[in-house]
Parts: sequence; C-alpha cells; structure tokens
Amino acid sequence: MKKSIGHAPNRDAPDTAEGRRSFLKQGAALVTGAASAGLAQGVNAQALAGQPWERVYGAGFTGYGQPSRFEQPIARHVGRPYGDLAPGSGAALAPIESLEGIITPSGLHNIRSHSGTPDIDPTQHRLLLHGLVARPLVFSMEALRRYPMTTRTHFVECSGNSSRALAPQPAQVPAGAMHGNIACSEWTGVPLHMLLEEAGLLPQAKWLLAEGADSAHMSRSIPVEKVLDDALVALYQNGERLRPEQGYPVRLLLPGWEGNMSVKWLRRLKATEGPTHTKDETSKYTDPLSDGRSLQFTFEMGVKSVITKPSSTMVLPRAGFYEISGIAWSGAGRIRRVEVSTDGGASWAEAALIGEERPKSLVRFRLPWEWTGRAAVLQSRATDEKGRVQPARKVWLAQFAPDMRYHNNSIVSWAVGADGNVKNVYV
Ligand SMILES: Nc1nc2c(c(=O)[nH]1)N[C@H]1C(S)=C(S)[C@@H](COP(=O)(O)O)O[C@H]1N2
Ligand SMILES: [Mo]
Repeated sequence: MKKSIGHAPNRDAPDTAEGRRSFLKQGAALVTGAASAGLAQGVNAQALAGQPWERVYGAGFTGYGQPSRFEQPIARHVGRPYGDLAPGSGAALAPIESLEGIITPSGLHNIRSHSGTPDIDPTQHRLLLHGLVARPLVFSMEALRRYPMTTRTHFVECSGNSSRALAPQPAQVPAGAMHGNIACSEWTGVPLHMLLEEAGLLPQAKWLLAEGADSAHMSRSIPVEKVLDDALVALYQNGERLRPEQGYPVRLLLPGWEGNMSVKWLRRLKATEGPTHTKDETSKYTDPLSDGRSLQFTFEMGVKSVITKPSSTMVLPRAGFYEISGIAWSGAGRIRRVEVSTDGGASWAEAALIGEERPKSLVRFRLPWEWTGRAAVLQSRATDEKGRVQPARKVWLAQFAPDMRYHNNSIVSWAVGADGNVKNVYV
C-alpha cells in the first residue's frame, strides 16, 4: 500500500482562499497538535529571570546595517575554479538552505561572473544603443535614472545551476552549494522597450546584441520579441542601487531566461537582423543532446523546485514535527503546483504556496511533516502554469549527452536516515 503524507493531492482546494484555508487545516491536523510535537518547553522560573543584555544600554546606530553577529557564518558558497589566478571567475552560490521566504538578501545573491566584478564609476559609464535604429543614442546613468521605472520580482538562475548534481556520485554538500546558482530580487528599472521606442527600432531589426563592460565583454543575442515583452534595464535591486556583483550601475534583466543573457555592467545594445553568434553563445551555453546534435538558444529556464529544509548535510535531532520548506520557479511564468513526497516518489501531497501570483519569481512552498524516525526520501515536483512538470532525474539524463551541464531542472532527492542525517541521493 502506498504511504501517504497527509491527504491525497487535492488539486482544487488551493485555488480559492477558502479552499486554501481548509487545505492548510488538513495539513495542520497531520501534526497532531503543536504541543505533542514538543517544540516548545514548559514555563519555569528560569524562563522569567531575564538575560544580561536586558540590563545594559544597547549598541549605537550604524549607517549601513549588518546581520546579527550570530548569523554572520551564513555566507555564499564561493567556488573559484581557477583559484588565485582568476579569483572573480566562477560562481558564488546563494546559501538557499539558510534562507526563508522569496527574496534573496542582496549580500547573499548568487554571483556568476566570467572575469570578476569591474569597479565602474557611474559618472563615466555609458549605455550605447545603436545598429538598426533611426536615432542611435547614448545614455548616461543620470539620464537613465530619470526615465519612468517599473518594479518587479524575478529570479536570476544560471543555466549551469545544479550542474554539480550531475556528478557521478551525489556530493554531500549543503543544498545551496549545488542548487544555489539562483537568487530572487525585487528589481527596479526602465522597461527596455521604452528606450527602443525613443531610438526608433527599424522594422528589419529582429535581434539585439547586449554587451557588458567587464573584461569578458559578455555578449548575447536576444530576440526582439523578448525585449518588447518584459526586458528591463535594471538600476535597483531590493530598493537600493544594484550591487557591484549584480552589474552596477546597470544590467539587463531578461525575466525567466538563462541568467547568462541578463548581461551585467551593460554598455551596449545593438539592433541587428539576426543573432550575432558571439563566443558566449557558440562555445558555451549550447546544450549537447544524447543523439549527438546540440540545441542552441535554449533561453527559457525550466520548471524546477528544491526542498531547502530539511536538506543535504542537515541533521534532524529527533522524530516529530518538521515543516518541509523549499523554493520553486519557472522561466515560463507562474508556479501552479508543488507536490512533495516523503517516500521517494511513491506518493505525493500538495504543498501550500506563497507568492504563486508572481510570474518568473521564486515561490515558497511548505508542507507540515511528522517524521516517524524511519528512513525517508524527500522530493519536490513543481508544475507551472503552462502545465510543464519538473522531470525525474533519469528522464532528464536520458535526453542529453553525458557532458551536458546546463538546464538541469530534474527532481532533487534528500534521504533522511534513521539517525536523522540528511543526505543527497540520486533516485
Ligand atoms: N557582463 C557580464 N554579464 C554577465 C556575466 C558576466 O560574466 N559578465 N555572467 C552572466 C551569467 S553566466 C549569469 S548566470 C548571470 C548571473 O547574474 P548574477 O551574478 O547577478 O547572479 O549574469 C550574466 N551576466
Ligand atoms: Mo550563467
């Protein structure tokens, strides 16, 4: 018989607020009451005694705040494949296992850079718009900041995210060290179509070349339809100016598309008839298939999810109540459903979603879970509004050549041992 956590997947319940409430009640009922879960302690005299910091005057104000010193070990997982030769080439992954909600704090946003973070003086930096336009234009940063802006929440995911989960043996590292080449911010900037209208895009212009001002001169070709749809010239991230690592003073943001195309430190946009076939879209960012052919221009990121709590390298101290929590996203639009399994995919239950109204954004999913103390395999499976379902690992692997390193959106499995140790496993 199939073991079910909670109830059978109920596809109708979460579609209305009322349905969602009763659904959550069903979920909470699983937990046999918070008291019996034993998470809080009974009150005794010691609890009322007070702590030393209650009796001394607190610290003074600071100009720019930092996390509590007790939280400072939480940091990006820095990967430097070339060591000291090129300390800014590679990636620093977001510690998704330590984060909650939807927004990645700017200081923990993943960084993927090919030749370090340039030290750009915004008064000297310019954005050039030329090629197949009626009026070539140059924008100073001051001018750009005076255009009408828009604000949207979107993820940026490197297409190489989760490539470490393609290693022959499952790595026993925190979730973020494998799946943290993603972050989600509130971005504010100028819709790119507005700048193109001012320059007067010519009818024969079908692509835009975007080029960065770093020494790698990251260059990608972008179809004009995407530019007219939702491309943003981003100036602000989570309320403040972009961080240098994220492309200060200006980056391109192509919501839902592979992170590589969101060119940071944007210096040039050139309208062209066809794709430019730059080094970054020929030698890299093409996808080798199992039949020997390759896919080029696989822009959209797939539907995907990862359980962040509990996850690889964590330890569950004792049997009892745990909330399974994680992130889900899709480059195609909104997340419609996330299902969670605790028995390696034999049965699934639908998780509650937070933020599912936002397209191309991280969504938080949560499901209450009573761990009996027996071995369990935790998985999550996301479905987006286009009906695309996150594939099983074996199904994903079968499509591609062994050296494929991009767009791994397959289901992630965490095994909980009877001793409470959580391990990365391939199922
Ligand atoms: N100019 C420039 N833009 C760039 C890159 C770069 O190295 N140089 N890296 C790209 C890659 S591969 C990714 S995944 C995203 C990462 O954006 P982030 O560092 O803000 O997460 O930026 C893209 N834009
Ligand atoms: Mo990337």
